[in-house]
Amino acid sequence: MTSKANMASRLLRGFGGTLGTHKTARPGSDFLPTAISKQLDERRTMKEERPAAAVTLAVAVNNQAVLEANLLASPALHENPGQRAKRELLIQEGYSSAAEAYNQAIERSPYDLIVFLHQDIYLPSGWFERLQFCIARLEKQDPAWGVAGCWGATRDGVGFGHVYSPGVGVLGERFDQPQPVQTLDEIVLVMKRSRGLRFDPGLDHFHFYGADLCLEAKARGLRSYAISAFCVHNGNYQLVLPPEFYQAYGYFKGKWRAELPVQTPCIRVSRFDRDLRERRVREWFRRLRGRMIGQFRAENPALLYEQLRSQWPATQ
Ligand SMILES: [Mn+2]
Repeated sequence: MTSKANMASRLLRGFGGTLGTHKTARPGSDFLPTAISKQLDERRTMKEERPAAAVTLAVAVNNQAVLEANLLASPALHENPGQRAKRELLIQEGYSSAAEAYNQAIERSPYDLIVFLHQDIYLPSGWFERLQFCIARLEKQDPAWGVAGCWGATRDGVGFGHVYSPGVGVLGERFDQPQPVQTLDEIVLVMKRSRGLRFDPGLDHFHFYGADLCLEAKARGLRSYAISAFCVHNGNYQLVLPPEFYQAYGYFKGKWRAELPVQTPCIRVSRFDRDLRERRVREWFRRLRGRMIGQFRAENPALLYEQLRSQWPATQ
């Protein structure tokens, strides 16, 4: 029988000389008492025995250095070597639009489950296991799900997900049950090839393709969901959006007139463009002050992730 006092003394013994650092202790850290650490090891072994879902990662790349420093440096990509064979990484370079890059990736994908992500996403250790858990939940909740993603918004403008976003910090918190949303952010999109969905080649450049995919899914009776699989979006925080964004806004609005208002994680697309107008005014002032970027991407996402973990302990 283990009394509370006994447990406490075991904890203290386990910490030994590093008692002063206990505030930073969390699953997976070196400071865990041996008893708990052993339990976690056992749980990890059990997890590893479960067959990993085969998954294709598709990334549209326009900057090799950013890709290498972020996505390719992700611990999640380098662990569980036995299972790595079940992950296919498709680096899509030299395309003029996300739709073109990703539709081609869909054709090339050897697996049904495809994750589309930005080159500046950093996937922490355990990310694939978490993805698998969330997708399993989703399969139970709605077997005909259309698109999933790490951050999304409802039509009422409520955001769901769990991500680090530059200039904002950690958005959302960990949750287990996928949340229905109207649209998903392009940072991470998940879908099954067998759904037959495609990105709209009419969308030039790299904007609105996530929201468009969600509405394409809806048009086929499939819903979109935000899942909680924490990742770091190590991007620049843009205070002023490029002209292509506004071109895509026009195309998107014309295409989905019957669905308005559409809340994307970035902007609200509405009949009278209220959000767009307000944004334009803010951008005009920012241009005047010469302040186009609010925060530049971190050079070392691993360090950024460690800092986030100490500020927001629930991030994995
Ligand atoms: Mn990005």
